[in-house]
Amino acid sequence: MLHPNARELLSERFALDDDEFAIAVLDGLSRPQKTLPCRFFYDSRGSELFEEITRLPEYYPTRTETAILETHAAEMADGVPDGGVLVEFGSGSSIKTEILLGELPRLGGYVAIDVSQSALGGAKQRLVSRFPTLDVRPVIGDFSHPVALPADLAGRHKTGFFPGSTIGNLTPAAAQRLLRVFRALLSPGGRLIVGVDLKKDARKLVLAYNDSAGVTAAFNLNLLARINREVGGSFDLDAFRHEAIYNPRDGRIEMHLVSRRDQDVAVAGRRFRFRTGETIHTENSYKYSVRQFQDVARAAGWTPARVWADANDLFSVHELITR
Ligand code: SAH
Ligand code: AVI
Repeated sequence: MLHPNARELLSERFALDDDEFAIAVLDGLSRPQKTLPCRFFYDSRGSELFEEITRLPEYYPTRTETAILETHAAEMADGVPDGGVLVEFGSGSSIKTEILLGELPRLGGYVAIDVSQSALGGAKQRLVSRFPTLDVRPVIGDFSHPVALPADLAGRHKTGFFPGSTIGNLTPAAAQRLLRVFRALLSPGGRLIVGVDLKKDARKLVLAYNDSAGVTAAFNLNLLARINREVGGSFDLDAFRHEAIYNPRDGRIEMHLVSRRDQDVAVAGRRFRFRTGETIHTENSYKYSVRQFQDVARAAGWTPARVWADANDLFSVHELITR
């Protein structure tokens, strides 16, 4: 939601209608608990840093979900009819997608939706060389606004793919709304395969978001570099530190950027005051039990079907169907 003052705060040098990032930054920094939406992590540097995160020893979600997909890809693919379309939300590098695509030789098309142009471009190049007959359609956009699918594919049977536990970056209420949007987009007869990180020991969670090599810290701080570059900010990156905490009440990891000192920062010609220890809340990553996630899916109109998990119950992949 736009802060009432955000548009006023925005200086004239930014086009109001298309500078969504500038508006969101001014809105978020104007709140009592400063906040920035996590979808803005993914400029080209942020997308590269995220790929580095996926290879970290502490970041168990990617390798665990990949192993689940490798074991069960044929079952996941068995509901996709010949000529059907696979629609991926937040596709990033599409590396996990290759596992499903290997089981779908007669797919009618692959629609990859992401806000990161650089990630989409790299993924398309790789997919086209590995699957020369596959019709790859990148769509740059925010999956939470109804995205228009390419017109010639819109009438086909559609299977959604939403891996990575990206759904965990939304509150449960927003996740429910998003699942409803996806249901409408994928209907009639739509199906969704969605990866969801599971609740577990808080220490393991905190390490996954606070790695020893400092890659997650760089990913978090890159948001300030992006503001400096794209919205005319004066953030000193050394004056903030990365923090990841587990909030047991809400069942979520929270990432923050903590001000190391009292300071003023200019953004788009406006000044924002930070006290020592004050934070910008940059991301939530909710963790679910299988039951909790199925309840959210049901409330969004889906029928939960199969669930696949690893032997240690670190990560789950859900099949949701429409009846
Ligand atoms: N699916 C990949 C990438 C997950 S990272 C995997 O499982 O590894 C999250 C991805 O979602 C990033 O590529 C990011 O650019 C994209 N993303 C985040 N919020 C988005 C939004 N609102 N709309 C579209 N893409 C989004
Ligand atoms: C994309 N998303 C599910 C990741 C997560 O685990 O919440 C983003 C991330 N943030 C820090 N590390 C990874």
